[in-house]
Formats: sequence, structure tokens, C-alpha cells
Amino acid sequence: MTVFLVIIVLALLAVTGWQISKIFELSKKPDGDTSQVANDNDNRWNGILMLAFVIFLYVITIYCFWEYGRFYLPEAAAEHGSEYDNLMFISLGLIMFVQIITQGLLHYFAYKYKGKKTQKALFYADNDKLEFIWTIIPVITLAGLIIYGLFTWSDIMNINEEEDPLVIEIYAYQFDWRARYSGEDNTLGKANVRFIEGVNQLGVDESDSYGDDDKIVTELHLPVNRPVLFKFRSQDVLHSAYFPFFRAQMNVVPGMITQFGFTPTITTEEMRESEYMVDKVKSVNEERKERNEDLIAAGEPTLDPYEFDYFLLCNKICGQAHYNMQMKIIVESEEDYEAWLAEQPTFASTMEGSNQDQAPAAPSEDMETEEPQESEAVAVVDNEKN
Ligand SMILES: [Cu+2]
Repeated sequence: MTVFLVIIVLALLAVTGWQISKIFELSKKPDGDTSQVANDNDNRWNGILMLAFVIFLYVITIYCFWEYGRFYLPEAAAEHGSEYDNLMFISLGLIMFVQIITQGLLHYFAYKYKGKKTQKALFYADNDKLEFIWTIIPVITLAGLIIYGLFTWSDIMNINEEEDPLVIEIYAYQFDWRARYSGEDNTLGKANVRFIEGVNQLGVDESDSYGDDDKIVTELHLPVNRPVLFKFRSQDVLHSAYFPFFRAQMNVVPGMITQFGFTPTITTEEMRESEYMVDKVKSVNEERKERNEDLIAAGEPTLDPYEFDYFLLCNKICGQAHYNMQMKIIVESEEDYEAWLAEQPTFASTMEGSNQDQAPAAPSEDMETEEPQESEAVAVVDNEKN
């Protein structure tokens, strides 16, 4: 009730203020031009402001390119990456070229032909030839861009099963990733949220023999130049698997499996040695060094030197710790990859280990069994829905 009264009082005060301002206006002495219609002086100012605005836009655009140009990603580290980059740069280049000219002309003409008492606007009804030209040019350009985009899209999205891609499941949950390698048979075992229990964090179906040799890991290792097919699965909410260096992104949707395939072409080591990365790492470390001086002075722990690694990020705001949802990716030679994979335990051995020692909350060596509480709650809801 008090709130209601306060609102009424505030509204009445506002009305009073408005009425008083009107009285002041009426009591003012007439000083020449009191008309509401714009005069030559108003028009001149509007013209100048129109011109100033477009100059401001161009200056700020140039500044952004100059200042933030260094934040571009380096050369794509996947086979389809150059196609993707070309499509983006051609589309952006064309749009920017047209926009700079048309926007500039629009504002310049608004300035040049600003209203004047002595000038009268020309009545110009239509011109078929002009209309034809400004319709057909955008139609051809846009159709070209769209067709080019569609071809690029189908090139990138089509997975050639004959190339025998390495099948890896990427599993998302609040707030981390797991990768499941499909093992010797290159076939993933079935999985369902219903089977999530204890160390079986991904809900792999124990009765499906394809799953026995699957390997669940917390770090993604990829052999260079071998096609990889990723199958994405989410435990709880919508996530998005984003591999910026490989120019790949795919939604990770609860209740369905999405997929994306690419072939990594640059190993982590090669990327670290590239000119772009050497410069970047140097500049990051210089910043860290400066920061460390402050931290030492404040008696706080210092930052480690930065070293480049590829990573997989979540690109959908999926909850509180979304920003922290990332997984390291290591692209390496086939031999290094095989050696690393051989060390990882299979799903069957992990389950056997956990069945043997039935100690409460027996932690397995390779997997964290602790899960954020939210994800457990969501998994239960998901079960009920199924
Ligand atoms: Cu996420």
C-alpha cells in the first residue's frame, strides 16, 4: 500500500513539474523565431552533424582495425579452415566496401543538400533504368555470395565416411568436458544418462560390447593429418563445442547427438614455433612479468609463464562456471598419439576396477568421480523425461 501511495505521489509531482514548465514557456517573451518549423540555421547544424557523424564512424573503424587487428586468430589448423576463412573475408570485404561508399554518400548528400529557404526540392518521380541497376547489382552479388556460402557449407559439413575418420565422442556437462575414444573397433558403445552411476560418468551401456574398449579421457589428443569425426553429447543443458583454431563449432544438445568432422593439419609444436605464436606468447609473458612485480610486492603467488596450447571451449552461456569450461587439445604425430592412447585405461577395465574395490566412493585413477551437484540434479530430471 505504501509503495502504491509513493507511486501516486511521484506521478503527481511529475505532472506538476510538467505543468510548471509549460507555464514558464508561455510566460517567455517572444524572441524572433518561435516557429516549430526548422529554419536555415537548424538545417545547417543538422547537415554538419550528419557529416561529422559519418567521419566519426570511419575514424573509429580505422582505429579498431589498427588497435585490435592483432587479435585475429592465426592460420587455421584444420584442412577446411582456409575455405571458411576465405568465405568470411570475401563476405566481409564486399560488405565493407559497399557500406563505406553508400554510407559516405548518404551523409555527404544530407550535408550538401541541406534545406535552405531559397532552394526548392526537385520533384523527381521515378527512373526505371536507375531502379533496375540498383536492384540487379545487389541481386547478383547476394545470389553469388549465398551460392558460394552453400557450397562451402556442404564441403565443410559433409563427412567422408570412406576416409575412415577416427571417431571421438565429446561429452559436455556443467562445467567440463570429457572425450571418449572409440577404441580398436572405432565404434562407440551405446550410452544413456540412465546408466550414469559412480565411475561411469558418461553413462556408457555396460551391456554393449562396443563400449568395452572405449577410453574416456580429460585431454583431447589428435593425430595430425588424420580425419576426425566428433560426436557431441550433453548431459544437462545446451553447450557449444568451439574449436577456434580449427574453425569449428557445433551445438551440444541434450537428448541428441550432433557431429562435426575435421582434419587437423598443424601440430601443437608447429603452432608454438610459428611467427604469430612466438610473438603472441612473448607479449603475454611480458604482461605477466609486469603483473608479477606487483604480485611479489603484494606478497601473493606469481603467475607461471604462458605456453600455447590448443583448446576446446564452451561457447554457450550454460551456467555459473561456463567461463571455466575448457579442454586442452594436443595435436601430435601418429606415433605420439598411439603411445599416449595405449596408456589410457579402457572403459571395461575402469568398471572392473571399481567393481572390485567396493569401498564407498572408490575413486578411479583416471577419472574424477566428483561431479557438480547441478549436473546430477539435471541428469535425474533428464531420466524422468525419458
Ligand atoms: Cu557449457
